[in-house]
Amino acid sequence: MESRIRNPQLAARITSAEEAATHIQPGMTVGMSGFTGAGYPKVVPQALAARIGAAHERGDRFGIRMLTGASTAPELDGVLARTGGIDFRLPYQSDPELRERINRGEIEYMDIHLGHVAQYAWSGFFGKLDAAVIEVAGILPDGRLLPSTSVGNNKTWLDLADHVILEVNADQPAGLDGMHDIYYGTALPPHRRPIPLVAPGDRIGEAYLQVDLAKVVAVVESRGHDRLTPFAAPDATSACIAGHLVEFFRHEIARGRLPPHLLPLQSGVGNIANAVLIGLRDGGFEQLTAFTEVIQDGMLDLIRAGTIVTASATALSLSPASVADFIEHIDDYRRRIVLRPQEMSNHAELIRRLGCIALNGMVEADIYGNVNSTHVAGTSIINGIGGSGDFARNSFLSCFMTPSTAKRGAISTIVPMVSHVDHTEHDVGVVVTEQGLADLRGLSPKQRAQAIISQCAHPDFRPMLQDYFDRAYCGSRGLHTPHLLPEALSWHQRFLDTGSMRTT
Ligand code: 0RQ
Repeated sequence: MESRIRNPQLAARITSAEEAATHIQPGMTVGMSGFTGAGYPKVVPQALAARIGAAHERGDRFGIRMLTGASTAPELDGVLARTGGIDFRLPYQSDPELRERINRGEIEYMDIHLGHVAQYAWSGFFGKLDAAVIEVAGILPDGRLLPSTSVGNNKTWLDLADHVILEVNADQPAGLDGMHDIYYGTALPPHRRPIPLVAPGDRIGEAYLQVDLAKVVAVVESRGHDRLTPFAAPDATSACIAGHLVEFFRHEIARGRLPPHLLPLQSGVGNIANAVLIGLRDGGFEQLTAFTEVIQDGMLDLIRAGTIVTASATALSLSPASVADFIEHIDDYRRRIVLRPQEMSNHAELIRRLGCIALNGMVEADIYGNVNSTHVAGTSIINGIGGSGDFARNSFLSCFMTPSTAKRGAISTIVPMVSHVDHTEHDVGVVVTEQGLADLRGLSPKQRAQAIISQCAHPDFRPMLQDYFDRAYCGSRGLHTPHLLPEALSWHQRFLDTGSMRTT
């Protein structure tokens, strides 16, 4: 372990997780590392949860405001949510316990574009950052930090926090050294300069994170791998969705609207995004690049196969089997993968300049192309908007995909009006389900509705949608975006009342 903590000043601050957790007091705002289940602190949050639990048993209220990069794991979000220790949380989360408490109204959750978090923090919208708890893979002799499997908002938390607790995880591969690119040239307006990145693999910063050593109150030695579950093998539905997209890309290349090696890919979370990547590999695409947030198993497969030559992200979100492969071939991966702060991986300027192809999952789309990525029936959050908005708004091509039905066919994911809007009709280029693909670019609202109903809706729901659209066209006050307002959300109400959007 000594070799991982090579700065004497910080080595002198090695302590236990329990001791480190005493630096976090009730009411504090704490920035933690962690992005899509990668690079989160493994031991201090559990010690903090025990401290919070003991306080609650004594009848003392103990809650913190917790900021992260994105979702973490049961050892962080889960354990702290369970103790009732989180008063406020941002941004993206996907933990079942945390989600339940947010939806019960017990935790305030701010769902914010991942690319906006750092500038909100610098601007002071989250208040003073009292502490940061950051997992790193090592400490250099001069005190610089070797980042872990995610960078997320760590640079921002380290810069802004009054006190810093470092977890040095000996199980994170030392071979990560050289994979990161930490850009220190960001600023708030009016002092911003162009960011000098013109290709996904460009390195414009430094390999290490900086920290003011005087702020480090504790260094904790930890062990443990990121806890990530393997993906399900692509099923027929996701393979079909992937097939439609691959065919569409071929068509766009043939028409000269996309280059033969496509444009830098952004791939969202979930099994469908994974299946699309597999579809691209099997579809014979090569020399691809990725400018994305998360490198999941599917993307690592493509990098290993040489289908993707360069990938830029902020986190490595890999299943145990892929971690083994990653460690074995880390020297090769280091040449092709760059991990950046999320303010860079999700930066509007860079996404727009590179002309990314955004591939994101969704909960539902309406007939006009508005997309809901986050809420069930308008009121219960699933995960959060994550980076989907950063990419949907700024990419060259923005695609949203979903099976055409959910909950064993009870729900149509194509509805008259979405129950919550994350991506407006203006940010959605393509909607794709297993039924087909609707290219919405260049279409008016009524043309979009006809394309989505006929290409994407499930046959069981298609006549109902067509009937709604036809009647709206006759009965709506305005005929630019025809709607029957009393009926527009009735499909969701029917689901809440009967458990199904189907009519008898
Ligand atoms: O719930 O497991 O209880 O059955 O939603 O749905 O089919 O497992 O889909 O894993 O692809 O996730 C939008 C959530 C899709 C994801 C979303 C229910 C469904 C299931 C999950 P159950 P699936 P996926 C970059 C990009 C936002 C963030 C983002 C997401 C559960 O893609 O979080 O894109 N996106 N970030 O049954 C009611 C519907 C439903 C529905 C699905 N219409 N109504 N429930 N479900 N459709 C990465 C980052 O930003 C970090």
